[in-house]
Amino acid sequence: MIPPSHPRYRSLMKREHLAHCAKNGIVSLEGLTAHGRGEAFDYLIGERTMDSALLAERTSAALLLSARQPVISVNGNTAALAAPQIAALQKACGAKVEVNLFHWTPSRVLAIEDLLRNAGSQVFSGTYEQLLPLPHDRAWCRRDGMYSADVVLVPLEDGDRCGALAEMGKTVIAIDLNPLSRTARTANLTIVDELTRALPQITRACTELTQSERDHLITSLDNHYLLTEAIREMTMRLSHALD
Ligand code: PTJ
Repeated sequence: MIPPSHPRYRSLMKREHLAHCAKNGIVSLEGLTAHGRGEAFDYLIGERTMDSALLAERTSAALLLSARQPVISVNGNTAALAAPQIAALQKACGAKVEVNLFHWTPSRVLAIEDLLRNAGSQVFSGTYEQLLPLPHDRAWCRRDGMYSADVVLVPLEDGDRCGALAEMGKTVIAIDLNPLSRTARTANLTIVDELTRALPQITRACTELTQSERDHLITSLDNHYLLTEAIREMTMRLSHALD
């Protein structure tokens, strides 16, 4: 039992939940180590949304709202941590929700799809084919889903698929606490923020942005600037960490 008075209560509860989801197959064992890496970066930014991330979140709302066919790609960690937030974002921006896994098995796909449906998402499912130019199971996707998308939101991604989607001409929005990762540097837009903070901010922006704000955010998108700012904000915090 973790007492609610524990100073790290929320973080410890998240770990408990992920460990439970690893036992029932939603989260891969590798997903637990990915979460640990994310936690470390979240420490460095003070477990709060940085100004640069807020700008990235608003820009990502603009891209999703302006897309012809936006898709939210969901893996095990994302489903375990944020199934209700995915459903809320889908309602706000009209994107398809599609499961895409690195550690792919048909039964894992079905379990994650069920979890998402139970949390309120309309999941785009059906026949999957090996359509992405990748030498591993992340190549599996749906022809009328991710394969045909123009904008894809990829939380907790690996750099390979991010690169493959970008090479296919899609606009890739990544959510990744590590601003140095290959994913962060390959995506068209990188949100350096924790998933469960980032998704509600994107959803809120979807309901707030006017057409002219959307246009302005899209035309002024500069991912190099956003990453540089994220690293600057992180460094500033570190240099005053013991003050
Ligand atoms: O469910 P599967 O089989 O598709 O596997 C998914 C994992 C997460 C195992 C796979 O995508 C993977 O290996 O990811 P990586 O390459 O470890 O990258 C995950 C990135 O997400 C790292 O840079 C972490 O810092 C970051 N990250 C982890 N947790 C969070 C996060 N970013 C935002 N919010 C988090 N909660």
